Amino acid sequence: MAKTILALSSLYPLGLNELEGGFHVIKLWQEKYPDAAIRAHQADIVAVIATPGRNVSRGLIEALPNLEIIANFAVGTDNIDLEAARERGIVVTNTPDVLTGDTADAAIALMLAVARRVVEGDAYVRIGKWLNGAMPLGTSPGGKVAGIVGLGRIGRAIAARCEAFGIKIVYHGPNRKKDVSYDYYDDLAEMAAGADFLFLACCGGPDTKHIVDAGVLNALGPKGYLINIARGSVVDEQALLIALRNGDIAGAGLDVFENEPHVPEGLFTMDNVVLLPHVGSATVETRTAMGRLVIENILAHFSGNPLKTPVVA
Ligand code: 8YV
Repeated sequence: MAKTILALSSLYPLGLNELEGGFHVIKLWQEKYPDAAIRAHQADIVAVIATPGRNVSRGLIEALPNLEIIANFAVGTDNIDLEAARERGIVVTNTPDVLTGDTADAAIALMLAVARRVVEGDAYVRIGKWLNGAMPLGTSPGGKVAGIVGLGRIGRAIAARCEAFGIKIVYHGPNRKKDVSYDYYDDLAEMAAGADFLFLACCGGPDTKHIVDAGVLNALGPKGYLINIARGSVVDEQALLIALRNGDIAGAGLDVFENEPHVPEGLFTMDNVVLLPHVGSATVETRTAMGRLVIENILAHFSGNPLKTPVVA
């Protein structure tokens, strides 16, 4: 049996060469018949490389009797059935820390883009509207309040950046953090009511599904902006469409969606919305570092060394 890695995702820009020396690697996206490719090597697959949108379900785990490690090319693990992995003693790794700064930058880019009308302004110049007069005014971030949902690594990095803009930070999450002086809200709608920018930086998965619903959006109010770099599943997208359409919130900057890469077409025509194709971590530097962690975790596991970044369930 050739020890086989089932790669559901590439590690672009790093690639999988370093693993191909010691393993047979199935690059599933290149297979004409993916299910048949898995079936043909079912008992040989000892590792799976996954990423958001390339899910590791209980069914896949059960189909791979010798699976030892799932290495996620992402920090979020909502694409993996962690319970099914735990039951089988399969280790799971992810890519924390290396993507924190770039993902927080993406959140700030969305905040500025939507509040200062950057994308709208670019179009204004290109299509010659400027010749007919000035465009509408934007909103100043300074002196406003950012409500951060999920004060983990990325949430804290967003907070640090917001502070440099003179923005006050408050936060919501399952627990109050002892090491920060920001005001904590255990009620999300209550926090949204006092926030100008609602940043989503929490985990995806069942615990946070649709926690941003019509009630939270109404609380955020007609002067409030929603910025989501977490997971689309956190927001009730239909409620968001209605809130944007009715002016119940001022606008939104969205990097993630419920059914990627499909985005509700209703958003396409809204000037007060800035859309990105899930690129929070998408820089050469960060994706290279993430790929390196995936490779190092797999190599560490099979050489009996400690994992670099295990997911502690
Ligand atoms: C993805 C992400 O990994 O880390 C996460 O949780 O969502 C992203 O960094 C990236 O888009 C590759 O799929």
